[in-house]
Amino acid sequence: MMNYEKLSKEVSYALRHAPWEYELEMDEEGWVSIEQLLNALNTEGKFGNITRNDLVVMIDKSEKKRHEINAGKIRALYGHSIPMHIVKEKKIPPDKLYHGTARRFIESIKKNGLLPMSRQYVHLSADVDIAKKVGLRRDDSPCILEIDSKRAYEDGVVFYHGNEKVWLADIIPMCYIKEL
Ligand code: HQG
Repeated sequence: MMNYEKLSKEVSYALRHAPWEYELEMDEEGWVSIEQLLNALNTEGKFGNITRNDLVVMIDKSEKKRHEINAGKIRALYGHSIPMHIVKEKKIPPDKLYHGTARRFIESIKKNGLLPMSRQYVHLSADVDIAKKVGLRRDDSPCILEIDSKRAYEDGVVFYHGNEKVWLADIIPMCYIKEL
């Protein structure tokens, strides 16, 4: 039985962080050819012989929408850290967005605002529940920040669409952030 979670982690690694390790040609929106990805994974052989359908099932089974397939190509929807800039679609945000983080980062966030750190964009959550889950990755009692995205947007902060639940931004200055 295919381990789809493990496959999803490796596909995320390839598409977000290291396409060159898999000899993938990536366009500016992060798309790569499914054929190239399958070739690389099947040469490596860790998952047996993977087909396009395995990637479809992998996306379907995941509780988060991390990847997207279209016209023979696949891309990660968020999370990129590669040097090449991935262009995301600008979008008007909902009035409020959330960010779950570790308590130990709060002092620095208060000083510098929310920064992308090792990724290309700041990642924001559509609701408190999701933000909490994101924060729990780094802290048993995470801190939830509420972003006044309506006011930030009106003031010129640009927001981008990741998926229905994940929003992206360049930098969120502290004046739009409230600790819940
Ligand atoms: C923190 C996962 C100090 C920020 C998740 C975060 C998400 C600062 C960490 C997605 C800071 C970066 C992204 C500042 C921000 N000083 N620390 N000024 N500004 N930070 O992993 O948002 O399961 O790059 O608070 O669920 O935690 O992989 O970002 O704690 O959706 O699909 O720097 O990745 O999704 O950490 O997570 P990350 P994130 P997947």
